[in-house]
Amino acid sequence: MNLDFQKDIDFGLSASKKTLPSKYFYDEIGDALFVEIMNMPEYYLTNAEFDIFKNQNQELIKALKLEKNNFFELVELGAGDGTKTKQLLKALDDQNYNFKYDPIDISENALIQLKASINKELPTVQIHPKQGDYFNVLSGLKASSHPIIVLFLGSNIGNLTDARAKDFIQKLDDNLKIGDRVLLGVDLIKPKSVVLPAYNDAQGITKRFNLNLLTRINKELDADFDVDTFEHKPEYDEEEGIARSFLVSTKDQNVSIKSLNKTFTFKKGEKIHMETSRKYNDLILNGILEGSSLKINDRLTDSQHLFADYILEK
Ligand code: AVJ
Repeated sequence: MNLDFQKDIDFGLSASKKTLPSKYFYDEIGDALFVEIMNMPEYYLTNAEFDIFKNQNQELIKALKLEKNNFFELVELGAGDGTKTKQLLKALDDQNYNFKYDPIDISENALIQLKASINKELPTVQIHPKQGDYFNVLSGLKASSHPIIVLFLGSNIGNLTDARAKDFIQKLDDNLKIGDRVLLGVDLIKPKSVVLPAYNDAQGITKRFNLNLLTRINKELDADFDVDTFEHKPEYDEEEGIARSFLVSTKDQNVSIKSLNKTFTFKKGEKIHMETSRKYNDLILNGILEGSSLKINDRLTDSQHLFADYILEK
């Protein structure tokens, strides 16, 4: 884990266009900042998807073709704090569906908190958390005799470039059997005036979220980033439907990372690409699904049509 971290940071900062993997945002402080992000007025994604889970859970159950007398397994990739999922779990539990819930997350800490909250709020729901990178954990999703329903919510797929998303869908497809379903939550393409503020909030929480990765590198790799010398600069390309976050060095400087035995040079104005947040529509999703055996069966959107939960079936 720490070796991967070291290697990935080294690789990203050694590139001619510097970049850092956004999956490393989520240490304990990053998890807490992301909870703050989900509660910000500008970050419409969470409320929009919560609206679907709260107000259309019966439609979701129907679209997912869940059956009362057939045991199924809900596998959630990147479960986070589970606020949305709990709405569905509660509806299923209240109606005596027969299922188990396996949340998977990169963050051990998020899983511990999620298990505690499910045990408290929904004590009759069976929960089996698994820690790891989705790409690694996916290969352990062995074909079982009961239906698997994969939940991949929150537009988490948006952090992947289209090439990586295709790759991800292919791996997911390879680990599912005919009839298994995927509930894929994606943010929809919309005007810049709505998207950009979600990544550039007035309180500066998203800025702290990005800078926290530099702080994490300082702590875990014995580096000396001066976080006050980096500015947060998100961009949104409305044509492409892609938001990108950058940290920009405000001066010429050197940063040494002791555990790598290296020094990295930053020019004034030089950017580090921190995150990609892709927005979707049917056409883009179909492009990603092309070549896989996963097909779009249905799609639910929130009342404002900001966000969509697609139901895919193999
Ligand atoms: C959790 C990946 C969907 O890209 O919108 C929120 C993460 N980054 N604010 C996103 C995030 C900055 C988020 N995802």
